[in-house]
Amino acid sequence: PQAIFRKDYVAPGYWVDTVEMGFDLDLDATHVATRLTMRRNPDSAEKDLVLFGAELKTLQLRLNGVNLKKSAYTIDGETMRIPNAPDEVVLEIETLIKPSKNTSLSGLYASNGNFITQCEAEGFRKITWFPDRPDVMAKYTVVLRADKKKFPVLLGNGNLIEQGDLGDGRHFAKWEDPFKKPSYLFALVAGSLVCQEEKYKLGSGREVLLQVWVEKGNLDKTQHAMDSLKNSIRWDEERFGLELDLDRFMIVATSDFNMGAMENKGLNIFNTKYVLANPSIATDIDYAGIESVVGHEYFHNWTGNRVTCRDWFQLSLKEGLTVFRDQEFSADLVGTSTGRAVKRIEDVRVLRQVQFSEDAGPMAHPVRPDSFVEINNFYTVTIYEKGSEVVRMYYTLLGHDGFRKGMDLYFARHDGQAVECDDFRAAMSDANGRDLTQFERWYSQAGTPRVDVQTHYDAAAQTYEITLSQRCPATPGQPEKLPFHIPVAMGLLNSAGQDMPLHCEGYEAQAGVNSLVLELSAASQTFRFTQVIEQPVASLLRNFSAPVVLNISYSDEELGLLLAHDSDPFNRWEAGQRLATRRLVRLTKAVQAGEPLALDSMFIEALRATLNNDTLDPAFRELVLTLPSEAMIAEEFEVVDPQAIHTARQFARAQISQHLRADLLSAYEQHLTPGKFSPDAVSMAKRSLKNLALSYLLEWVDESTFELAKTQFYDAENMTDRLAALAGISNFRGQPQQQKEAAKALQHFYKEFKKEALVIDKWFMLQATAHTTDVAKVRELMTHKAFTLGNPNRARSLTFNFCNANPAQFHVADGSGYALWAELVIALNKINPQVAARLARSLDRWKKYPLHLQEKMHAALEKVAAAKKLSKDVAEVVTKALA
Ligand code: B3K
Ligand code: ZN
Repeated sequence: PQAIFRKDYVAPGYWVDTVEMGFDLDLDATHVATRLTMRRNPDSAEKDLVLFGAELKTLQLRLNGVNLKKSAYTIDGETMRIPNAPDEVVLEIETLIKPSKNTSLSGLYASNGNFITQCEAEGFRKITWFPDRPDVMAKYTVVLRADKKKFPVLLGNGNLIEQGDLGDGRHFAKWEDPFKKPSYLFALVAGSLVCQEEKYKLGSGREVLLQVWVEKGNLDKTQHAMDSLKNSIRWDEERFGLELDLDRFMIVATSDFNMGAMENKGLNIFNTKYVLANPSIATDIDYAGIESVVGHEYFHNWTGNRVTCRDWFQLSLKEGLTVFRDQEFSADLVGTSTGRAVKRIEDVRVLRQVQFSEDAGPMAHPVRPDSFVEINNFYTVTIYEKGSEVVRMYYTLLGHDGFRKGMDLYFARHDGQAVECDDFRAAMSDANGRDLTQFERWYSQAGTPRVDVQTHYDAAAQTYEITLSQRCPATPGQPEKLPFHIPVAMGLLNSAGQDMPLHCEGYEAQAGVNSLVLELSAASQTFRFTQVIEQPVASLLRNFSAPVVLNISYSDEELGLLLAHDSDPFNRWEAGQRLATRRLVRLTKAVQAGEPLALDSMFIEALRATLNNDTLDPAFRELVLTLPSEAMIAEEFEVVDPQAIHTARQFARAQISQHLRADLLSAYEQHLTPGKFSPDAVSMAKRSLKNLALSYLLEWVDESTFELAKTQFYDAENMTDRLAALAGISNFRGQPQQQKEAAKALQHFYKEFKKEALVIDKWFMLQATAHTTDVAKVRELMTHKAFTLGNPNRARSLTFNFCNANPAQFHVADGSGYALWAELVIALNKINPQVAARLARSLDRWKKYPLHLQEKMHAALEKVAAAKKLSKDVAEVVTKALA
């Protein structure tokens, strides 16, 4: 497949001023009439009128009222070129499309008999011929016509300006979007849907209509999404002074969706997973996910829609910024400083586990990529999560007010435009009078920088020196890297664990401020502190101030001090993780060498002290008590041994269970949340610690805790408690009697929730990730009547979770996991290339495994690469893996 390069960008030959569309909606054959008014772009090197189309039946093409002759244009792949067109053009196009046959879920497709669209990144070209690129922004007017009984609801972008009957059982709705937008933000929805709606008063006093549309039977699950939307609207006004610019804002939920949600102008379309919630079907994690995704899509209205991307290489301009905004939204909603830290830790965990891994593999790419084959493969954790870290670094460097000034300037300069990442950086720089030239490397260089730390204390001179040296590993196409501009937030702890006053040469000392942001911009730099009256312990990279790996050698005692006392909660947690990782690596090596396993009391006692520390937020304690995941431990090794890691981690969990038995039991009892379920931060924190305690208790086989879990499962009044208990029960290594009970509980759960698709997804997920679920069991579950590869949520629940989140079973020595993976990727490739390409990524890191596994992974990759009719999506992923 052919790659596209950022350096080849050419402005469009023609602009589009207005788009008028008429849809005759029919599931099997939808007729689309489009009228474009276009004018030549005198500043472009492109002289032809260029349009894109895919999988279209073209019925009519008229240019300025005259039918276009076959000889008047050329078509090559998805590209149509019309040479010698006049400067002013009215183009009339008629196309025929088949929504019911569209299983790719891109373009116009059917979901449970309703019409749904997904146009980002390049789905609009599956509806009509169009200059389908984000820098072509136009005003849209759309008329939808359909059978009134089957499709009573007709929704489009912007405002509803007319509706009525057409006779013969059909009706229409006319929608006008007052703002110009790129085609990827186009949307329509038609079908049988119901909505929760509310009038809402903006800060300015203007009243807007908010709607959450769902399929019948789901109206009892929309309140949380509605609340999240209102919170989002208020937050963007308060924090960034950004107001909703439409009179109406709609959210539609569909169960067939390739990703989480989509920010179409005024008509956001969501995966049901990020809309539907009530206590009996949704967990606390689901509630939090809904809040952040509703926020994310809403915030795109300014960062993405009003100011959009010049080309898809700039994707992180909108995604990194909008993730940063949704992270801040969730953190601000909790409000407390430990609440903020909990959110930060959760976000960093994902970044490290998934993005650092991506950055170390064959798909590593800069936040602003230089090339791609299929843009849909670049909606990655690098673009999103690392992109957000890059935005957060401006925030750390410029401060709260400086960042806001930069945002204000960005909108003042670029509202209504399609711009580049460099424009955002320029706004931040100009608004603050700061030179951010070197900062550009965060956009252009891939890979996770390593920062090595050396310290030296001179007791006689009372000086303390910290030398920071940076390096960044090679990534595909980028053998050498230049130094990054890295903000390192830090403090110094005395032997009692208190922050010491900071006097750093070159930095202004501020009374009462015991945290400082050092700026590392050279390959190596020494920072010198004076008036340091005792040997300090350095707390570096506070709040994870940069997306780097910090190599610093701490003793266990120093880590213990940081864990117990650091004023920065992130680094407190981090110290605990360092203590744990050190031990888990040692245990893994012992498993491999067949040596006896042991866990030392220093570590156990540090965990006990944290668990029992009532002054700490339970959610924070839960994070400290959670051991690094098997994937995180794997990153510590040159060659990964998944089974040894699993055995080591399970051993540590059992030891914690045994030694902290009484403490865990009392934590369990102290954090019950009787009464009405509420998804507020305090109750959620209690549930998370209580359920962590339960899962630990179940690691040490005894009957009473099994009974405790069973009671929690059958008596639970909310899904959080029910699912946690079921997970514990089904991973319990007990007697045959208890295994029977576990099977019964799973069966009971299925029966009770078989009508709730999102809960059945959890049922599959739970089994996919159970320790005892092997390849054969997955194959058996794939034959279950509720399983299908055709629905992305369902496909992900079982197969993605097994391949990505059950490493000890997936990487079984006979290679049967990889054979299953290859079959699945090939089967999905025929149905839905985007979903297939996601699963294809599961073997990205194949070179990190022992040779006998590498051979089998290589064979599986070759098998996929050789499959017939391989999509660009999958081809790009496996080609890069094999390179
Ligand atoms: N912008 C969409 C993602 C579109 C993915 C296209 N393959 C959702 C979001 O980031 O908000
Ligand atoms: Zn987004």
